[in-house]
Amino acid sequence: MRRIRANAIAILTVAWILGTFYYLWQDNKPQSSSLSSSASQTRGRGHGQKVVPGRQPPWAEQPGQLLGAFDEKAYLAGKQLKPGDDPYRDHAFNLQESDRLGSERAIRDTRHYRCASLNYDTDLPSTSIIITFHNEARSTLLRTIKSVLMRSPPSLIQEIILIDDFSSDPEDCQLLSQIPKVRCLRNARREGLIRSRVRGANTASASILTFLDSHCEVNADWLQPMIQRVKEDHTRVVSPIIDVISLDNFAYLAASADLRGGFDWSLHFKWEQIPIEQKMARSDPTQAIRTPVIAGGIFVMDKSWFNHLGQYDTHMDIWGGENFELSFRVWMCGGSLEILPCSRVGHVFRKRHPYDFPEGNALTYIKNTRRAAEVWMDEFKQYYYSARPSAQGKAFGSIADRLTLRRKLNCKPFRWYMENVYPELRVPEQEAVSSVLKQGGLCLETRGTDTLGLAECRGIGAISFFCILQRWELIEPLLRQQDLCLAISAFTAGSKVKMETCNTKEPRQVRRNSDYFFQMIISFWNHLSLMCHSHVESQTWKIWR
Ligand code: LR7
Ligand code: MN
Repeated sequence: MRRIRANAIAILTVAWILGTFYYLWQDNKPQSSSLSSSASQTRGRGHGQKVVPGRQPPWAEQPGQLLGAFDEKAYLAGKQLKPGDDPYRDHAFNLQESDRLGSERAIRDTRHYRCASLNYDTDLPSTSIIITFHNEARSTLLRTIKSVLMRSPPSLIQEIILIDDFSSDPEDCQLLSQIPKVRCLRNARREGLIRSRVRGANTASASILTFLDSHCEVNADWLQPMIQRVKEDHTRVVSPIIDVISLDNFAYLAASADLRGGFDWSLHFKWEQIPIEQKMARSDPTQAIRTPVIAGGIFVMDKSWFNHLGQYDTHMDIWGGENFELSFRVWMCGGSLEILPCSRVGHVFRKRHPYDFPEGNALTYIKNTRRAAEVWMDEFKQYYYSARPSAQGKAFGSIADRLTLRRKLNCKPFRWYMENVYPELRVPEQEAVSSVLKQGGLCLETRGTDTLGLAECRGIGAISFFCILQRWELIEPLLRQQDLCLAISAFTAGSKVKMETCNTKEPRQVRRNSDYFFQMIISFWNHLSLMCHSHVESQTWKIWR
């Protein structure tokens, strides 16, 4: 009897100690949890409830089965670094390290700990994952696919569509197609990532598209937050926080959660701090972050919205610029872009392109960004050209179709984007250009403060002549004389032209683009011609410095 009691006490004590350890470990979990094929990854539970550690989601219990008939060992052994080869040569990352890691590994759950207790709808729609690749390393590509299969609820993965963008070895595509849910399409010639993604999207059968680069590793619950946001509003285009996989040792490193996508006038993408006012207003670290542009490679978008908005500009080649074109288009045509802090995906960031550009790297980037600037940036494209003078005169093909698309979708002007989405992007200081507005031998002048007229030009040096001013300051987008600006009274032909207090937000004053400018001048002429048509030689105005 005594022995039984002593045993019972011993068992209870051990259970109590284990329970205490378990509780303490759980409490620490947000800082130290790790994730692997066999480690913790649970769907959100009720707020305040703890995530059960160590429990596998049912779909990850036998990772081997995820790959079906696919022979992973043979696939990886089929292409290996030879002794003495430079491990960075072919992929611009350390291939030896990637191969050594194997196709699955534990990575840290880098989310804010509050993310783990969020709930997502149980009836989220499924998605087609689209991965385009050109000569990707076998081990990185397989890790991308496997991490998707292991760390996503299977019901959300309709299929994984690989587009082999004419890699040198067609076998990779064939072999990977043996993995359940994986389909691989091979391009008959090199198309570049933009046309390849469109090909993938056109064959996708799910209602939601998810794009990934070919050297990623998705993290715990990466997919649910993104699909949830798109399900709630199909015009949202969402991306995860993109964690860093070291190109040297393949360590998985958490990226800052305070960044969004930005750019400078040369259309160079950069990560930047969220503006301070927005940061202060963020009480909930799991909230979506509005972003002016996305990095481009990893995002989720409703398929019909992708199609409605004109997919991609398929005249862009190989790499680059498509992320700006898509971002401007989404914002200006009625959608929004956001980064979701509760979704994390690792990506191997590289310092150079490991592949060739048939037309050269610089020319391709210029062609693609010029197309984005010409179609979407209106008068602001001048800053792109000042920042990238070499772009002037370079071929960029016809943009007629994209301009038609922009008109058809009734998209807002770039000025709206500047004012509402990216007011932090500073417009370069403008030097005032002082000139006369000349038509034939006559110059546009003001008499007194607001009477406008045409008169003989008084010579380029004449600044003022008895209160008659013929000098105009062209400070984009306004034509000024001190604080008064040239304005039309309405957007109808023949409406009067007058002077009024300058206001860059007043569209009647804005020399928005040459069309508006000519509209302004023509209506000016219509008005004046009643008085002095015999003197007016042409309708074309020239600005003379
Ligand atoms: O000709 C090509 N054909 C391809 O299929 C060239 C590339 N590709 C594939 C390639 O194998 C890879 O899977 O396209 C994908 C992207 O190419 P990367 O990895 O060389 O591009 P990146 O990571 O340097 O570039 C970022 O910007 C690109 C601009 O065109 C694309 O939008 C990439 O998808 C994008 N990557 C990301 O956003 C991941 C985060 C990096 C950042 C910032
Ligand atoms: Mn990449």
